Amino acid sequence: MFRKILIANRGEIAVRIIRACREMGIATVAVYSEADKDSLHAMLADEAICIGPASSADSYLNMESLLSATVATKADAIHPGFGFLSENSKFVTLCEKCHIKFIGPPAEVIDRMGNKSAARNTMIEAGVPVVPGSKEPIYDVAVGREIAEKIGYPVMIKAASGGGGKGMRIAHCPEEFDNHFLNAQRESINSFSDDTMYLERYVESPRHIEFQILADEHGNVIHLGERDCSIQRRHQKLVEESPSAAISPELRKEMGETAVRAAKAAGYVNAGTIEFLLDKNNNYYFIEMNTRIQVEHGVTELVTGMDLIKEQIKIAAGEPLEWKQEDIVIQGHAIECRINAENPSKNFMPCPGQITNLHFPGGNGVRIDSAIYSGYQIPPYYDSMIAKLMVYDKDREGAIQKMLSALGEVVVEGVDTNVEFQFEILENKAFQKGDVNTDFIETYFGN
Ligand code: MV4
Repeated sequence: MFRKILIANRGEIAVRIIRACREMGIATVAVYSEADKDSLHAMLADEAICIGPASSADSYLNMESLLSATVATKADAIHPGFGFLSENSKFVTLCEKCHIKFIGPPAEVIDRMGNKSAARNTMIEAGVPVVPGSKEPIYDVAVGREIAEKIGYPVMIKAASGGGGKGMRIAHCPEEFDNHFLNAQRESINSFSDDTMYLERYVESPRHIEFQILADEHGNVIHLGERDCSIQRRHQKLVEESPSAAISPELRKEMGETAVRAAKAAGYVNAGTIEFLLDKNNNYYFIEMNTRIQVEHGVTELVTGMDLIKEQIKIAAGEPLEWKQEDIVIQGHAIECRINAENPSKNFMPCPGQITNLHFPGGNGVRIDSAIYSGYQIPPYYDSMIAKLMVYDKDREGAIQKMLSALGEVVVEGVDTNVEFQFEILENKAFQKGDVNTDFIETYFGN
């Protein structure tokens, strides 16, 4: 097992990882930017090192600084958390060269799944259903238009290096195709320096269902059920839950086995997520694989009783998975609301500033993952998520009631938050019936 782990991240996920390490008897090194010197993650770790100025590019994304800090503190592994360098294959390769274990998948796997057009073909070969679409990468608009004609409209134009909605357009008819293709491709070149595009038939108002998987270095792969992440605004998830109201035990078994097959086809190691779209007729299609621990991993922990961060660390240390698929039991229901420092009535504009007074809910089945405290100054340089409020109860109705009660107790003074907005989502009748899809926020709240 590792003796010391450096956490190449900040905020609540850094705190989450520090706590898991402490429970495992592993020493921790926090890194922080100049803007984060009073941050909780720097205070809670055994050691803390400043790695540069406020700007992410100069600190949390600075590979040389991170590797130097790791060598200087004699840490033997790096946990990247999510975002920042968590899916950067170049960083993984550099870690290897420095004899530092990267707690995540191998560089080749990140690259294999990072090209979404190539990932589609890997999945087709493995017998994993994908949305009907293009087989070859597309660079030329005229070639794209001909393939779109065969697929049938509406089509989704996607960047092979994309994700999170960047470089993505819907073309409803041939007349729209050229403009949308060229705009999506331009966006992809600007964002990812890559002009590789692919096409899929557009799936209307699907649910976003993702399966959590764990894979060890010995070829064992299991799934931990699904999360329904359909409640999103402009590709930012707001509410996640497990299990999904749309998935029967039979469908869970089938999709779970498909997710395991997908992970094996990818040559996956460590914790990962297989993203599916689920349409109105319960057809499911692989769209992407996320090669990192995700923000919403906690809801899976609540319904499985597992600790995914500890599992990641044990896998990276070469230990075989302790669990067979039959050992995994999904019990009860968990919901997470992301609490952001932002103003929903000002187009969700981020609202950094000082927290003057703070109260978090607690009690039976309530979990808060957060790195804020009363008096804390939220810096303007990073993500606006300040807390994850999670609840667990025996069924969905109980979990919704518990979340409404918990949201009602939250006090965050000094900055605007989306707590009221979250309350309105949980009170929505369609949400309460489990009738959700990726258009939910637009449908009921506009925009
Ligand atoms: C789609 C789709 C419909 N049809 N692909 C959005 C981000 C990227 N991860 C994939 N996305 C979508 N791909 C086809 N063929 C609809 C979306 C989509 C979406 C997906 C998951 C969660 C929220 C979403 C919101 C809008 C669109």
